Amino acid sequence: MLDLTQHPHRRWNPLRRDWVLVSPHRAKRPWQGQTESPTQTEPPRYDPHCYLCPGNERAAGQQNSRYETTFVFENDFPALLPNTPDEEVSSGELMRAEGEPGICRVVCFSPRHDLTLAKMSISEIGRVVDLWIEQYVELGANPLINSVQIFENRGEMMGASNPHPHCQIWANHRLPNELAIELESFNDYWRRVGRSLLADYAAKEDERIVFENEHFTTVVPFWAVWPYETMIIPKVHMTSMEQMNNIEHDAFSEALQQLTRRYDALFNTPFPYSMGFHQRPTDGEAHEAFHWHAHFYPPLLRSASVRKFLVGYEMLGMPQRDITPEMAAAQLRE
Ligand code: H2U
Ligand code: ZN
Repeated sequence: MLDLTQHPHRRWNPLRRDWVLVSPHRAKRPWQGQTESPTQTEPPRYDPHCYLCPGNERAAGQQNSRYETTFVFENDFPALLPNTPDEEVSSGELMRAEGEPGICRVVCFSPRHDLTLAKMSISEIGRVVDLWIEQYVELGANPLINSVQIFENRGEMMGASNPHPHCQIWANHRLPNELAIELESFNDYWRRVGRSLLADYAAKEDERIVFENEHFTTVVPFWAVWPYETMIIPKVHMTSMEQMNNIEHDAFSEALQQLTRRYDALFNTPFPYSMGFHQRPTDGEAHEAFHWHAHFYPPLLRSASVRKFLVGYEMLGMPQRDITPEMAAAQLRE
């Protein structure tokens, strides 16, 4: 009999509609990951050389305002430009290209250089949530923009360029791959089952829950690829963040605080990750099947200094994990 705690198996990701290979036998040894506490120098509250601190000059010469809460600016080195021709240049079906207009912004979470989400109060996190909502609504209202991707790269390991707590927004004309595939999955499930894929999933979850409150479930998803990958899922079906009421807004801020604190505590280190939100495309359609959520993708495997690489079989075959999502969730719960 197949035992998911013992035997190699694969698990279906209903959102991305692909498989992940799980090899629990490789991680059967009891948890003995050396928790190396890397020498951490606490960042200062203000860094005169930081591009993001209030009042400082940025890399391309502009000056930040002396902001007191959150701060948004147009990315000085944007990957997307608004006045790009929205045209196709293809020579047959084998070499296709499309112009991709878009807008890139940077969001500072706080004037404090050292104040990460994990160290913020729920109301401080709430202000950041407000800004995410404002930006999603404002950028989404632009006829050019059909997808608003908010994401944070945290830590050098994930390529963050600066320790000052910040995130980025890339707003595109066309849907990026991940959003496009999720949208199809939500629509397909809605058509067949008549309900939200993630509302159903969240309602079924138990074993892999890391934290939950009345309105949000934080889980290591059944199909997680990264060892400590998580999702924050609204229990009630909503297509985007701006549909939250005040109580849900606070509950979401609490879920973010709980998760980021648990991550930092896990290996006693500022936990690196890429995180972001998937919300309804902003092309003016209702997308009633879409269920907004957060993804956290942390690279760490066994300790603060051992990271997981997606290489070899994972590049050529499929993603693979050793510790089971159930074990990872248990560790994050503790
Ligand atoms: P990351 O840490 O995730 O790389 O985000 C920082 C972004 O900030 C990055 O996209 C932008 C970079 O282009 N940036 C500016 O726009 N101005 C600056 O002075 C420094 C960095
Ligand atoms: Zn700073």
